[in-house]
Amino acid sequence: MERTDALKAIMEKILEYDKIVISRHIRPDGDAAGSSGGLCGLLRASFPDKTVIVCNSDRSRKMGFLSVPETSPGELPEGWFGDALAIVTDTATSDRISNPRISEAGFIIKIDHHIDTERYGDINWIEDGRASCSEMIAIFASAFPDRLKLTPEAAACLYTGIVTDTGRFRHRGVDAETFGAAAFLLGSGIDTEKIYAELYLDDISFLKYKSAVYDSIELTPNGVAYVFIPLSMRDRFGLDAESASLAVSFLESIRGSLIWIAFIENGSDDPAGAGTVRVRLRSRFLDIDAVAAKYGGGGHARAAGATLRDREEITDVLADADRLLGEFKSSNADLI
Ligand SMILES: [Mn+2]
Repeated sequence: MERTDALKAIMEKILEYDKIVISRHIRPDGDAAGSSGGLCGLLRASFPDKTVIVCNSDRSRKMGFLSVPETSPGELPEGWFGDALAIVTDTATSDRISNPRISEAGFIIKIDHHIDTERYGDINWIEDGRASCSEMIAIFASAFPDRLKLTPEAAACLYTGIVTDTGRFRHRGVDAETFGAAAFLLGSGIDTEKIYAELYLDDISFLKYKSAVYDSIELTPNGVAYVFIPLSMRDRFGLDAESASLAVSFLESIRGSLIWIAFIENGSDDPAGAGTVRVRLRSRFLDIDAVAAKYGGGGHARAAGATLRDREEITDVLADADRLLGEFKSSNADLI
């Protein structure tokens, strides 16, 4: 769907419904929490007579500072969703929506910037060229200046989503439009110093975890950097799965390692079950989403993920990534 048509169609549906329920993907990152929370704040301020809620089955501790209270699906009575408009942000596939009751909704809108794999919405506004979904919500907000009222709180949510999904405006996909969206959000009066303090200050125990991860980095023959984070390591540093999985970002700046991967062992608290392994793949200059897809995962061209059945599969993933990097390096010696 073209952007102008999508924006118009989405606005029409928002105007039509009195009840709007917003969801995002499971294991929320800054963009998932920011885009859903920001959209909620935007719609609440713009349409005070409507009921607008964010409804998800899991929570992000790290993004708690965004202060958007969320409802759990189980809290809503039978039939509640029937006459509601559901808007799902930042979620490529329906199985990743953090609200198992979303299909009960009368109408579903998908707003997402992941690769277009599943059009589970009745309206699907998908732009995989956008660096974050929060940027898309900011674009939506700025498209209807007479109708939509952006509060500083909602703008802070969206700005956080942009900053985190772009690695502070560094990742591929950041373009003039990204900065345009950021400028629009900053115009509403955001305290960026506070946001950056929330996002980038670590507890000393997390620095110790970083140090342990650095110590355990390994390289494949062609230079794929990787770490395995067993449950025991998570426990040792008192980390939840979300914080532990940030380990992938510790590997991002190794010269010659154009692909880097974190394998995080899942505990019994994970939906995939104890003993399964979460894989987070990242790359520069080449795409790695095909590797994730081979193991039933997906994501972006250069930031993807999957879940492995067990530790044994780690060897296979590493072999695939190593082969891919070897082939790429043989014809791109100038890229580091
Ligand atoms: Mn995102």
